[in-house]
Order: sequence, then structure tokens, then C-alpha cells
Amino acid sequence: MDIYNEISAALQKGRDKLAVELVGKALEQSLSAQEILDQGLMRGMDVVGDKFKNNKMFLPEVMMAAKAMSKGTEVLKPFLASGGPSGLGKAAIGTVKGDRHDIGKNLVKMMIEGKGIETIDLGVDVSAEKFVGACKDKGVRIICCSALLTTTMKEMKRVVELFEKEGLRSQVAIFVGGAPVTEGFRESIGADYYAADAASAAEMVREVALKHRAESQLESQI
Ligand code: B1M
Repeated sequence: MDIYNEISAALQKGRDKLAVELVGKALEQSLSAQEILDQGLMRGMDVVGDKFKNNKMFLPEVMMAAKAMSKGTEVLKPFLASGGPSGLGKAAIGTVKGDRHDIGKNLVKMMIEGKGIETIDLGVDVSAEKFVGACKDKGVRIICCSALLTTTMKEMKRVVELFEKEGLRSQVAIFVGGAPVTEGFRESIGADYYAADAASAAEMVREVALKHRAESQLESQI
């Protein structure tokens, strides 16, 4: 069995210590952190998702697998978050109201931070009011909403609507993502950007942050 399969198997069995050990071993073999994430941890989590859907795995086992995923990802963090230019402003990220899935959200956060952007983690089960609060109280101009449930992705529409109601819509760029979210859904709710995975989300956030910085530099010159 190659190391990626071993990592995937350890994750599926919820063996977090073994998953961490194997991720470390893969790094020692100079394998890329992104490949270890995609071919090992994520692949294992996909199998878990399928088994969960087909009632071949149940909640406690999925939670153990999720723990192994989180711990494995922590080991990869310094290698994935490669750093970048600073002074790019702030982003806020959270999993929307009613939704407690945070593995994908944490990955997106890690990658955005890797681009040199300070990222406020609002956690899980985050209401539209909290997202708006981050803009009002902390001057955040990039809002990132994650959802993993078809029932909770609708909360993203509430986030967009509340920014509109508060007269703050033009001040923020709203990003949406998560397994059930699509570009079509983004368009239908009037959010600004959709990204399918953490790496593209971080790249797009960086581009928007650079745009915001250029705009404010221009304003200060006028
Ligand atoms: Co949940 N769960 N779960 N679960 N769970 C799903 C999502 C599900 C698809 C499983 C299934 O049936 N196959 C299903 C949803 C069905 C649906 O809505 N259509 C489901 C369900 C039903 C539930 C419960 C309702 C089960 C129950 O209680 N009966 C319950 C809900 C609890 C709640 O939130 N209120 C529940 C609970 C749980 C656990 C607690 C056991 C655990 C979560 C642990 C945790 O997060 N700390 C869990 C898990 C682990 C999953 C699966 C198996 C894996 C999710 C995951 O972490 N994937 C999942 C099945 C699956 O997705 N295959 C499932 C790995 C992660 C890296 O991927 O989060 O997609 P993901 O993130 C990706 C991209 O989507 C993207 O980037 C990431 C990496 O590239 N991305 C963004 C994410 N956010 C983004 C934001 C962006 C841009 C990109 O911009 C802002």
C-alpha cells in the first residue's frame, strides 16, 4: 500500500495518531503537502462521506474520521500556508448558521492566511448578524461563508440580504463555498465570488484584497 492509501485508510478508521504519524512520514519523504492533503486525507474523507450517505458508517465513526482529518491537516499547516505579502487587510470566515461542519472552513482559513491576509475565524453556526458585525466592528471587507448542508446554504442568502439592509453591501466582497454550493447558486443569491476548493478560494481572496488595497491607495492620493 502506498503512503497516500495508508493515510486514507488510517483516516477512515478514525486512527488520528496513526494519521498524524503517516502524514509526518510522507513529509519526510519530501511529498508535497498539497498532494498529501488531496491524495491521502481528502480521498479518505470522500470514502467516509460515501459510506455515511449509504448508511455503512455512522456519526460516531464519522466524528473520529473528522478528528483524524483535523489533526492530519494541522501537521500540514506550515507547509500549506506559504506566506505572502502583508498589509492586505482582513477577511472574516465562518460556517453559516445551523451548520457545524468546520474542516473545509478551517482549510480555507489556513490557505487565506498563507496569502498574508489576517483572517478572523467566526467559527461555526455563524448568524448573518455576526458576519455583518465583523464588518462594522472590525473593518473587515472580505466575508467568507462556508456551508456543507443543502439546508443551511440558504443562510448565505440572508448574509447578502443583511449587508444590503444595513447599507454595507458595496463595502464588502462576499465569498461562498462548500460542497453543495455552486456558481449558479452564488449567482442566484447575489454573492460576489464562488470557489470550489480552498486553494482557489485563497487565490481569489488575495486578488480581491490586492484590488481593495489599490483602491484605498488611490483614495488617499485624491
Ligand atoms: Co456531515 N454531512 N452531517 N458531519 N458530513 C455531510 C456534509 C453529508 C454530505 C454526508 C452525506 O450524507 N454523504 C451530509 C449532507 C447532506 C446534504 O445536506 N445534502 C451530512 C449530514 C446530513 C450531516 C448531519 C445532518 C448528520 C446527522 O446529524 N444526521 C450532521 C449535521 C450537523 C450540523 O452541522 N448541524 C452532520 C455532522 C457531521 C459530523 C459532526 C459527524 C462531521 C463534521 C465534523 C467537523 O466538521 N468538525 C461530518 C462530516 C465529517 C461530514 C463529511 C463526511 C465530510 C465533510 C468534510 O469535512 N469534508 C460530509 C460528506 C462529504 O462532504 N463528502 C458530510 C472534507 C472537507 C475538507 O471538505 O468541507 O467540502 P469540504 O471543504 C472543501 C470545499 O467544499 C471547499 O474547500 C474545502 C477544501 O478544498 N470549501 C470552500 C469549503 N468551504 C468553503 C468556503 C469557500 C470556498 C471553498 O469560500 C468562502
